[in-house]
Amino acid sequence: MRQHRTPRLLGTLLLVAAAGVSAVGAAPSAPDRTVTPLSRVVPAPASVDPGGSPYRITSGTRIRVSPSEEARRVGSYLAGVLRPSTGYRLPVTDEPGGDGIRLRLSRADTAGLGAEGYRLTSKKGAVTITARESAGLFHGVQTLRQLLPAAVEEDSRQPGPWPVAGGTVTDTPRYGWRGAMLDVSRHFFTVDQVKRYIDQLALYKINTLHLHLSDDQGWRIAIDSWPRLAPYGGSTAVGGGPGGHYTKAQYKDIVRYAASRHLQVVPEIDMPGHTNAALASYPELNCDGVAPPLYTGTEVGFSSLCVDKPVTYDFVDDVIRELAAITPGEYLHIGGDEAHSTSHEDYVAFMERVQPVVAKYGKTVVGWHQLTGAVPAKGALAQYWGLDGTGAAEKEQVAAAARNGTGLILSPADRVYLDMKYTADTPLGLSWAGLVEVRRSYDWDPAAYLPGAPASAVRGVEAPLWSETLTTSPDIEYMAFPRLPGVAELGWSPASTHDWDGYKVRLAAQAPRWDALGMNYYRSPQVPWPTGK
Ligand code: TNX
Repeated sequence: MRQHRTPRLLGTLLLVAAAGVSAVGAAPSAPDRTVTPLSRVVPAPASVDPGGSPYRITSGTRIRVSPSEEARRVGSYLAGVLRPSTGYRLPVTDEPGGDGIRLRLSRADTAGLGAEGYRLTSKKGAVTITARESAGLFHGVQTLRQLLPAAVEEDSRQPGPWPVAGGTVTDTPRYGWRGAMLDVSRHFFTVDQVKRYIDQLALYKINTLHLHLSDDQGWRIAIDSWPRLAPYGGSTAVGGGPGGHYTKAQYKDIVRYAASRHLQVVPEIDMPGHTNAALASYPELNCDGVAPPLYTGTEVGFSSLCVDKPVTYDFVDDVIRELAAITPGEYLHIGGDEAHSTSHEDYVAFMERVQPVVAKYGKTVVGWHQLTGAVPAKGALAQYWGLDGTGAAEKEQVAAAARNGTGLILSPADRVYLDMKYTADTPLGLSWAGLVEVRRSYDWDPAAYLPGAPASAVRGVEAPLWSETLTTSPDIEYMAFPRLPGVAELGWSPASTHDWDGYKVRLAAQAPRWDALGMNYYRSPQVPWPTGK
């Protein structure tokens, strides 16, 4: 590959000689790669102060962690990223002092960093990431990865050098909820496929994985008190494939893995609509006592739990209790969208009975924004999935709830639905909300999006990925990349950094990383991808 060794070395020797310095014992030739500027990171950091000599990872580098087990865990994670490509040992040590990569948890000088912020300082001899909490260290490590050459993401040994530009990044998120939703119901994704996506989300400081665990086409989580739900209700998928489900142990494994990447898992059981898989599993859940067949199509809005039957609430209580017990996070999503087969009165009555069950098991309700057509529980969050062009009355219903204290998660479908086609030629995805190219998904402001909703009600953004047309990890990646990093940036970066022309250049610089990681992505003509690969 690199044929220019001799001439370049010669050039260096000549330069050194011309400078009147003895070449004997001189260091190897200077790096031929440009050092990534501190600001070329996605999401854009809150503040960047470049300057000073770069740091360089070498075979002697140590990862110094202090003071706790939590810092050590982040250090081990970082070592796991760096060792295969650098080929260095990179021991993780808590020996104090000394140069290297330093991960410091501190209460002293970190008040402004909050729970997820960090400060990264790079200079000759040391890169130091300081944070108040381990989530901040972890996010700082993601920034460090992006500052290193893209080859650092390869899984085999690569030639260095491994420089990090000099200066300081001080960074905190704009919003606390930076989510991605994966629909594992329309098509099932294995634990390993979910973990792969989690790793990709973590690159961009996403901190919430919303799992859409049930829908008409499949029930994907084992529930002991209703044992037919998973093996029968989960036995198929859109198009009639074999489906699948997570055992509780597998679900816990996903939750644990997500936590190791500082993501919380928000499980969703969609109700009272989107429930054919449950209705097919248990005849008694149907108003007429007759179980419908399993469903493998893509229509929506035809199923409903039987709002008048007491057994419905036994079912809901059992499912929420069991799911809450294996979910350490604060939130439980109860869906509530497209309940077209439930009357308005029934919908309101259902939500009035179900929301307290979520609270009883210690969780906070999240629902799709139709929940605001009922009375959202105190503290509940509503996830807005309308369009720019959604009618004023529907938007005002959501805005009024927000003025009343309901928090908002913004997932406008014609902006951040990752299952929308990019163009008419996109081979995967749907287009009911329109075609959503990369710029469109990035170029909006969450704080100003919903007329009449106070900016303070907005808790963050989330990019849903519905899986009617998706079956593999490359399918997931093609739809998520490159739009997902833009949503992550809307959630993380200060509004003052928002600028498509700058963003597209930073985004383009991610492509060699995705190539190194073996990820699929859509080469949007809107993005100035590097050429010559
Ligand atoms: C709407 S978004 C749905 C889903 C579909 C999706 C496809 C929402 C709350 N409901 O049932 O999968 O569109 O884009």
